[in-house]
Parts: sequence; C-alpha cells; structure tokens
Amino acid sequence: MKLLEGKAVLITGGSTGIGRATAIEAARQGADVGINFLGSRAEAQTCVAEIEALGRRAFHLEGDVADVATAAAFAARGAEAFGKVDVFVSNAGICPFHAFLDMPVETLERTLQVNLHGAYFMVQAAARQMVAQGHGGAIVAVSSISALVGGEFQTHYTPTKAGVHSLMQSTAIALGRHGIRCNSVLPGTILTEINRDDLADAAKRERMEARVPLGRLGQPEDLAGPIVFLASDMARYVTGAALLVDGGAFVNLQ
Ligand code: RM4
Repeated sequence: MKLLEGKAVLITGGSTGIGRATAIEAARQGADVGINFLGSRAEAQTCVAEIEALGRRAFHLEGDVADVATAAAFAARGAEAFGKVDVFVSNAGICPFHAFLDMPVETLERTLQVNLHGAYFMVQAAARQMVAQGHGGAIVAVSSISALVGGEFQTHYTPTKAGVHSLMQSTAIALGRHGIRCNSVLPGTILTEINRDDLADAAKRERMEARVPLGRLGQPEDLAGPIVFLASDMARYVTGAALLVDGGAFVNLQ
C-alpha cells in the first residue's frame, strides 16, 4: 500500500537535505510533489527528474520563504499544477552557527525571518488553499530537537525551532474544524548542508555521535518516513503532536 497515493504535496527547501529526501519518498508513496528552493537550481532540477522517473508529476519554484509573496506563489502553483494541495511540509531553514555575545544583528534577523516568518507565511498560504478546497489536509513542520534543548552557537536558531513547534500546536487548533492536521517532527543531528561546517570539527562530531543510543548521526532519509507517516491518513487522528526523530539523543542524559 502506498501511503500518499494520489496526494498533492508541497515542500519548502526541497532541493537538498531533509526536504529532498522527503520529496522523493512522497513520490515513491504515490504523491505528486512541488518543491520550493532558493539558489540550488541544479539540485532542484535533479530532484524533479527523480520524482518524474518514479512516474509522478513534479515542479520546482524558486523563492525566498522569508518573502511573504513566495508563499502565495507556491500554493497557487501547486493548485495550478496538481489541481489541489493535500499536504504541505514546511522544511526550509538555516542555522548559521555563531556565538551569542557578538551575534550580528543581520544573522539574528535573517534566521528569524527564514525559519519562523517563512514557516508562518507558508503554512498560512497552504492552509488558505486547503480551506478553499474544503476537503482537509495535512501540514508537517520540520522543527528540531532544538525546540527542547539549547545550543551554545544556536541562540538565534533554537527559539525559531521552539516557535515552529508552537506554530503547529496553535494551527492544529485553528485548522482542526477544517479537517487540517498540523504536526511537527523534531530531528536530532541529521547530516545535511545546514551543519556541514559545524560538524567538520571532528571533536564536536564525535561528541554528537557518542550521544546517540542508535550509534550514528541521522541521514535525511531518516526523516522521510516519519514525515510521510504524519502526512498520511494513517495518522488521521494525530494533530498538534511532535515526533522526535533523533536516534534517542534527547533522552540520553544519565
Ligand atoms: C539541530 C541540532 C543539530 C544541528 C541542527 C542544525 O537542532 O542542534 O545538532 O546540526 O540543529
């Protein structure tokens, strides 16, 4: 059985990392998939090609999620390409690791704008489309273990991830009457572009690995299953929930 047979799925930040792995798994599970990206056109094109090779429809649309106009454009393109939007995955995010005391104001503001404002605008635009269609939907936001724990060089980032988790709790209430479910996944340390430089520090990488009971850092594909599950009808009574996907890192304190 395919979990997303015939569904139309939109994913922000879909050209690389967790977004890309999720886009391809959604297609494998029977969905048509539109991805938003910023900058990485070549990767966006190969992602679309992989989805089409699976026999599903796909498109990519470039745009900065921090710009409110991108959200309306992405939802409209999804409706035009697939006739509807059933699932929306808010995934795009940045984490320019930096110390607290000399955090540049531009780095702080950009991180808030992409991770939090971007998620808000996008979720709102997708929800408006779903409400207009009148047959419900599912929204999954990529929050983080950082919604629950701090990070010395992530003082700008962890509040955005707590915010994304909170956004799903509030939108679950606001959209429940429309049959739209809203949940978040909380990834631990997943090897993607977002932390490539940070984990180039061998000592830090070993420390992070040692913390994971399952014995390894995560791969983008480790998130695809949990996101697809929450997006699917298998999770039809799950809303306002948060699912840690961290190999057990969070509980490993004593
Ligand atoms: C996560 C966690 C990971 C880090 C990413 C960017 O919340 O802190 O270790 O790699 O954020």
